[in-house]
Order: sequence, then C-alpha cells, then structure tokens
Amino acid sequence: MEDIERIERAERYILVAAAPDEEKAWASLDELSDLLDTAGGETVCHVVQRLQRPDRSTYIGRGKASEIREMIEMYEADGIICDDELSPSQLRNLSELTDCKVLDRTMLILDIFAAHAGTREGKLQVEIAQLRYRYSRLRGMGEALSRLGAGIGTRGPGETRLETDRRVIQKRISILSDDIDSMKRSRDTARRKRSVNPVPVAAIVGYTNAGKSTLLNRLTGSDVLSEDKLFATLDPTTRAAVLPDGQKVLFTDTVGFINKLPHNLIDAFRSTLEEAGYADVIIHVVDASDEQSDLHRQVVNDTLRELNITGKPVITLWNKCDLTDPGASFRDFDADASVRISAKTGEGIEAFYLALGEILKKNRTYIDMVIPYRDAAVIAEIRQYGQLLSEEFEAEGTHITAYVPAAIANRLYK
Ligand SMILES: Nc1nc2c(ncn2[C@@H]2O[C@H](COP(=O)(O)OP(=O)(O)OP(=O)(O)O)[C@@H](O)[C@H]2O)c(=O)[nH]1
Ligand SMILES: [Mg+2]
Repeated sequence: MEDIERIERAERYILVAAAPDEEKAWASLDELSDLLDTAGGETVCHVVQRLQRPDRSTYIGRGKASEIREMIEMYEADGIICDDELSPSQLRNLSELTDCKVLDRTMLILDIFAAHAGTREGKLQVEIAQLRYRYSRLRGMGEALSRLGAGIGTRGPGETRLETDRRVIQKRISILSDDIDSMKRSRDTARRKRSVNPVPVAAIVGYTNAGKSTLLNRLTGSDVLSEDKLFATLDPTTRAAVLPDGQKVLFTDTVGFINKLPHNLIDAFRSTLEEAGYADVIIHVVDASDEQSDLHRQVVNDTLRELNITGKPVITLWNKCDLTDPGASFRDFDADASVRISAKTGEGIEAFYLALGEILKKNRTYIDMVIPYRDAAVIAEIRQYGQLLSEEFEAEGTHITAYVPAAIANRLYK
C-alpha cells in the first residue's frame, strides 16, 4: 500500500533562479513551473536570488542554499530545479549544500522531450542529447547522481532509465550517432526526389504554445494535436492547402522554441527543423496575448539564426488577437509582412493569405515562350503549380505567358 502511494504522488520541487533582473526571473520561473507541470511534477514555491550572475561554484549563494535546505524539509519537497543549465561543479556543490535532488532547466526540458518524442529519429535525437549532458557531468558526481534516484531527470525515451556508466554511455552515443547519420542520408535522398516537386513550402515556426498547430489545423483542415501545454508538438507534420488564388502550398508545423534552450538539443532541433531550412517562406507565429511576447519573438529569431535558417521571407503572425486589446498595434520590423490573426476564430486569415500570396508571387518567374505540342504535359503542370496568364495556339506549339515556380522555369530554360 505504502509503495503505491509513493509511486502515485507527484514529485514536488522548489524552483530556483539566480539573476540580475528579479522581474524577468519570476516570469522565467513561471515558465519553468509550466514545464514541470508538463513533466508531471508539482511546484512547491519559487525562490529568486538577485545576483549579477549566478555563483560560479554553487549557482545561488551558500546562505541561500542553506535556507533552501530548510525549506525542503519544511515543505517535504523532493528537490530543487534551477532555472539555468548548471555546470558539473555547480550541480555537485549545490546538491551537497542542499542535501537533496538537484535538477536544472535542461534536464527538465530533456525529460519532456524524452516523454513526447514520437518518431524513431526524434527518440534517438533526444536520447543522444540526454547522454551527452550526463556524460559531461558524471565524473566526480556519483553522489549527486545517486540522489537523483528515479523520476524526473532520469527518464530516457520510452521511460527507460538513463545509463550511468561513462564507458557504456560513450559507446551508446557513438551507436546512436551512426543511426542518426544513416537516417539523415535517406532523408536527404527523399528530399532530393521531392525537390523536383514545385509546390512551395511554408514552415510554421514560433515559441512553444504560440498556436502553431492550431494554425496548421485552421489552414489545412487537419487535426494535429494542439494543447495548452508546452511542447505539444515534437515531430514536424506537413499538410497541403490551396490558397484562395489557386496556389497550392505545403505547410509544415514544427517543434516550438523556448528560452534557454539546452545546447545539446540544438542539434536535435537542427534535424527536425531541416524542413524549415528548405522552406520558401517562414511563418512566425507569436502569442500576442502573452506578456513576454517580445522576449519570445527575440528567442525565436535568435534560434533561427543559430540554426542557419536565414535569408528567407518571413511573415509574422500576431496570434490570439481574440484575447488582445483591439486598439493595440503589433509590428515586426524584422519581417516582410505582419498580420494580426486568431488561429482559433479565423480572424485575419484572409489577410494572411493575401500576404502569403504576394510573397510567393515574388518567388515565381514570368515566362513567355512557345511550348511544342509534344510537350503539352508541361502546360498541365503550369496550370497545377503556377498561374497560366494566356495561351495561343501557333504553328510550332502553344505560345504561353505564365508565372511559374523557379523549379519549372529552370527546367524550361535549360
Ligand atoms: N484564445 C486563443 N487561443 C489560441 C489561439 N491559437 C491557439 N490557441 C490555444 O493555445 C494553446 C496552444 O496551441 P497549440 O496550437 O498547441 O500551440 P503550438 O504552438 O503548436 O504549441 P507547441 O506544439 O506546444 O509548441 C491551445 O490551448 C490553443 O487552443 C487563438 O488564436 N486564440
Ligand atoms: Mg504544436
């Protein structure tokens, strides 16, 4: 009986931040608390210590650490979660000072990713990120690790326990890397085959919980999971839609970004976001009703840059406008267009289609040429993927003028 109770009780944590700006630190802890909720844990309370920068060897000051040690006992908490990625020595020292389980933001995010990853590649990517994190922290911290016991921070994909032996970890990392490489190669081949396909691709990116999946569902009438949870989507989904001007577009829903994204996960993101790297347009969804929307927009822009997804036209969508003051103005000077929408009610979607149509038109090439009658199939293709402006039947073939995607234009002028 006692065992069952112990298993069913959610793990309870005190959330801790050391930062120069208290207000930002509280907001960041609110987000950490949402992350913990997603991971199935409970927040006991928040503790912020104002420090110019976190203490190099203990993250928070030693005095604060002993206060927390008392709080742990008082609240019967399971441990603490720090709002930044801890260095191996911070992790070791802090867990000695507080005498409890110490987790950091990275371990928590990795734990959520491990539980949510759906595809085989997603699972491998997360496991490798977890193992790399552990590998760099195992030496000399057996103590801190044994305090972790089971539960949050120790769960690999599919609820397997994470490895603790350095040599085994190293071997596993190299096996996983090989697997991922071979998957990447077969994906590249698939993409090369697909790149002949002239349908433009629009990648939907944005901070987690901004409404990306809700937008995909609205645009394509599909039924992708959308939830009021962080990281509801981990694996990219692509669906086709036809714009009111007849242009066919592929929309790809992607994993959400987050502030202080674990460095080891950037690699994992790189592969899930590869699709975005090949997109013709980036659709950046911002939750305009969130007080932190400016910070979130910045995080997304920085992460895109870090992933080398640059130099593409961007449309910023200020989403959830049903929740914002109708008089408020939203602008994004980094974007080629910005539109207020509500993915939930459909408001502003027409304006978004117009903006998208304009941008896609710029990507198309105007052609004026005679297509021999034996190549009539090309005209059918132009009808499907481009915009046929005129056609006249002449002696050598059909004289057409049209806007066509670059892929078709290149082929015709070869
Ligand atoms: N009021 C309102 N809520 C919205 C709107 N768009 C999305 N939501 C809600 O916001 C929450 C998150 O939506 P998702 O579409 O799952 O967000 P996401 O960006 O895909 O999130 P992740 O996949 O977790 O990164 C859900 O509860 C949606 O119902 C909107 O325009 N207005
Ligand atoms: Mg989603």
